[in-house]
This record gives sequence, C-alpha cells and structure tokens, in this order.
Amino acid sequence: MNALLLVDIQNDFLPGGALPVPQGDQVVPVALRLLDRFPLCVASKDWHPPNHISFAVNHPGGEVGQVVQTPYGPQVLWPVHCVQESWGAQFAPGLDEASGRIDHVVYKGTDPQIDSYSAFFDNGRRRSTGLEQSLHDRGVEHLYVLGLATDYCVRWTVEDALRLGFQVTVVRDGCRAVNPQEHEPVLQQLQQQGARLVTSDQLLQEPAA
Ligand code: VGL
Ligand code: ZN
Repeated sequence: MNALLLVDIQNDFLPGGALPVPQGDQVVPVALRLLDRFPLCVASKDWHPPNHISFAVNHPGGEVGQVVQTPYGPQVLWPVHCVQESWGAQFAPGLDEASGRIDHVVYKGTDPQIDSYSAFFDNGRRRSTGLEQSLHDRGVEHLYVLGLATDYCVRWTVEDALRLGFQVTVVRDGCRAVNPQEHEPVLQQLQQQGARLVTSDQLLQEPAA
C-alpha cells in the first residue's frame, strides 16, 4: 500500500506567515495534483503550545536563529509559529479546502519541552506521534513525501521513515527549504540514505499508485 505524506503545509510556513519558507506556497498545487492519485493521504501539522521551547520569545534574551542547548540536544530558536488553533497552524489555502481528502492528521511539537521536526518522533526520539502505528495499521509500506521544509521537517521525517523500514519517495518539486541553498544538498543526502527522488510530473506519468 502506498500513502502520500504531506509535511507541515501550513499558513505560517508560506510567504506572509510567521516562519515563511521561500516559495512555500508553490508546494500546494503539487500536493493537490497528487492527492487524487493515492489511496491514502496523511498530513502532519506543526502544532505548538504558546510556551513552546522552540520559540525565541520563551528564552530570556533569545534571538531567532540562535541555537540553545536543551536536554535533548541543540535547539534552533524560531519565531512564534504554528500555535495550536491559530490561523498560522491551519493548512494552506487550497489544501485547507481539500482537507476532506486527507485521511489522517498527525500533530507534532505539542509538548512545550521538546521540539518535533519529524512526523514520527520528537527530536529526542523519546515519544512517538503514533504515525508509524497508523501507517502499519493501514498496511502502508511505501511513503511518498512532500511539504515544508526540506531542510527541517521533511528531512527528519524522511530519515525516520527510512530507519523504520518504509520505502520512501520524495517529490522534489513538492518541497521547499527554509534555507533555499540547502534544498538540493539535503535531497542528495536523502537519496544516499535510500530515498528515491522524483518530480511530480514523473509521478503522474507512472501508473496510478
Ligand atoms: C519546521 C522549523 C520549525 C518545519 C517546523 O516544518 O520544517 N521548521 N518548525
Ligand atoms: Zn515548529
């Protein structure tokens, strides 16, 4: 069984949002084109409480971009983003309207004390989000991944998926990076770790998944 996994395609990661990913809006039409092709679609949402450890404002003197030490390792400080129930945490326009076609949503980064880039585990790999179990329950063996951002949540999600034994295909043009110069090197690293890279055009030419 194949599943499409949409990573963090939320307002705050689009231009105009709190943590804008350059051209982040351009992944939405790619996601919409692929949605109909998959028997199962799962999406992750970054879903932080206001007192989340990743927010610079929650560290005295903390600045965005600074790296602080935490019990689970280094943590980059971010602007306040994807606060639970806020506009910024909603799916991007277009995807929000199509959200009836998303079978399952995984919420991550919900614990104030630890971040969660991966849709599978928190950054300390202490707690699971339940995504692995729900994919196994549905008989999923192959994940097709796209979303935001290539250099953070897509990367960590794909690395965990590979470690967990899923076959992984990353849809190149369905991803954008916080640091655009990181996009291609990260994709190359993911390929070296065992992910297949395709474009959405290539995928749409393959027999339906
Ligand atoms: C993300 C930074 C902070 C992401 C989430 O979705 O890539 N990046 N929170
Ligand atoms: Zn976040």
